[in-house]
Amino acid sequence: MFKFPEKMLRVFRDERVQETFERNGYVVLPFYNEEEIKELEALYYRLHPRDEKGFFPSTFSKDKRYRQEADREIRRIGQRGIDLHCVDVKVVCGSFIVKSPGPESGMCVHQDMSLVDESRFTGINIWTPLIDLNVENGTLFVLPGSHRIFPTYRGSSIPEFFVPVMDDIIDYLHPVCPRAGEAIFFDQSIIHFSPPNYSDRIRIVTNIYFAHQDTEFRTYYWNPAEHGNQHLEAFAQDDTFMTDFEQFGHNIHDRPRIGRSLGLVEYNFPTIDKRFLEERFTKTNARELIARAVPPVYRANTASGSNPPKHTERKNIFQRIKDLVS
Ligand SMILES: O=C(O)CCC(=O)C(=O)O
Repeated sequence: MFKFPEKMLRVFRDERVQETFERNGYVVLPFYNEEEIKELEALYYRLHPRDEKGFFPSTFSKDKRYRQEADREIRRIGQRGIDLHCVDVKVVCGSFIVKSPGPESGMCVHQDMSLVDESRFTGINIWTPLIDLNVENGTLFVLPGSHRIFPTYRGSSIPEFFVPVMDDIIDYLHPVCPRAGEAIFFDQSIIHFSPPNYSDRIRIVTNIYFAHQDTEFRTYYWNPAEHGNQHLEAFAQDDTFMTDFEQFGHNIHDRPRIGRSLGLVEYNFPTIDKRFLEERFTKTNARELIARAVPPVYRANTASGSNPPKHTERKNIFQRIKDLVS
């Protein structure tokens, strides 16, 4: 297994910001000004004459021209904020992540898929809402420090180490409530989730993905029948991977159809239990906060109102690895 680097390659201008980010796995910073927010709203409504339903990231769209235009424009408008806070970075993808009002717009607890070799580099999201966010309209919850629990390879085909505590982990997550134009810069390996948007207004967020300028991009894929329970397949990807990848939201569990195979790498498929969580983290009142945000109209028919959205497929993957080991 790989080890995390002792020190991250510097990407923030301000040393204290860099330290906070490395310790907690995220940091909140001012990012867009008012004009930029207006320009992004106009861009969103030009590209989306009608809203889609539920949770919809532009990277999931089947329309490549749309993905490319959103990418180009969001990166252009975000450049001032990036120059303000960052040094020596490579910015590779801009996207919209939108939640329509309604209970289907939640995102389950997860870590983002690996996109870099994390023994050397760190992939970072600049996640910035265009409206003030709160628990009711679907803000982000994070588990501070969870980016350093284990070195991991992540992707939809790979079980996450916290699957055995999926029903408990919500109780340890912290809501982060940025104002319009404020960004949560987060390490893509931090554990996070966002509840549904229960307000009556659409929640538009832009996400800009970057890493240190020397970064080469990597993705990982696990096929238990072929790779067994100690290996995964690694792929080298181009800088345009996130915008070019057609499998997000569709056949994401399949072997990647783009990229160059680098062969197998070792992986020990770590897991944690409830005791690990209790000993390492402090409980928050996340579940109660989410329950309180569910409007009465959804309460009657939403038994899961206070629970995080579940990703049953993750449980299936975990079962597959258990079967293989036993
Ligand atoms: O936009 C959201 O609500 C969640 C985004 C998220 O989880 C992600 O980008 O990985």
